[in-house]
Amino acid sequence: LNDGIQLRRRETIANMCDERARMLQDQFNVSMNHVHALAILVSTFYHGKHPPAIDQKTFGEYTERTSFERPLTSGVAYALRVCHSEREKFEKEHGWTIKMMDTGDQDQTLAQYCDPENLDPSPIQDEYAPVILSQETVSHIVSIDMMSGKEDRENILRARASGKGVLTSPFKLLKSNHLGVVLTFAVYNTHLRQDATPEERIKATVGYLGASYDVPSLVEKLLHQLASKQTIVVNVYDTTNVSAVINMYGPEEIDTGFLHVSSLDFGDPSRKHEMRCRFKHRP
Ligand code: WA2
Repeated sequence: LNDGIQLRRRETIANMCDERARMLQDQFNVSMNHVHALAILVSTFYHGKHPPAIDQKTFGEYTERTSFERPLTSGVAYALRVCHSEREKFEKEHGWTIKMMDTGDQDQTLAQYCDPENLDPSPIQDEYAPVILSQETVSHIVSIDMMSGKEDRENILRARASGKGVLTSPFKLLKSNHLGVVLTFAVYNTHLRQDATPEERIKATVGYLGASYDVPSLVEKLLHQLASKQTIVVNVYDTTNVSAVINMYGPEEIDTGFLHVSSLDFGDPSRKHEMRCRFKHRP
């Protein structure tokens, strides 16, 4: 009899976990497709028209009104590729200097992002990726060089060489106390063939469309819709580095018996994720 109950419990937790993992993965995939479409929108209406047919006001309105298409994202933004030789002209045209990302202590960071003018100008680099267009929810990153942040920089380099949507490892996003991830698509100045080489892609790159995901608050929202929080404990992990997995959502793991692991595919083959579920209480 007891064996039968145990078996039923295992089946229940497995089904609940798989369902939640699939929902999270599907919503992630939906928003990833829409972020991809935004990269094409910028390519068509910013780079494809002279003068550009999108300004901050249009981009801000459009991205706010279509935010329902990007569940789990906290905001989208567009950073332009600027070479050092173009910096002076770029800064004159925009009326601001390219800023450096400050990932220092939180107090200082909060004060600074209230007024980007408090940020330090970027030191000289070969090239920059200042944010020029943003959804209102992430307006604090406008004028910041996204190549001056380690995770954002790695994403930009990988996105433009691959032509695919790429994800960062979890890290603390600006103006957020949670771990998050950034999704990046490169924007190119020509229509590249599917089999274009990394060199051809890097050469044709004109900018980067990115979305930020505040994972804890967004997974929380998703799980809330399923009313099971009294029953099960859910964790989401980045397991890319098996010897140093990162807990992106959920409490420190506690041993309350049987654990079920559901796979999660967020569309970037170089990052691995999984969901782990267990019952809150022993039977
Ligand atoms: N967006 C929002 N908050 C962040 C962040 C970010 N990156 N990085 C750190 N905190 C414009 O890949 C290009 C968005 C980066 C895109």
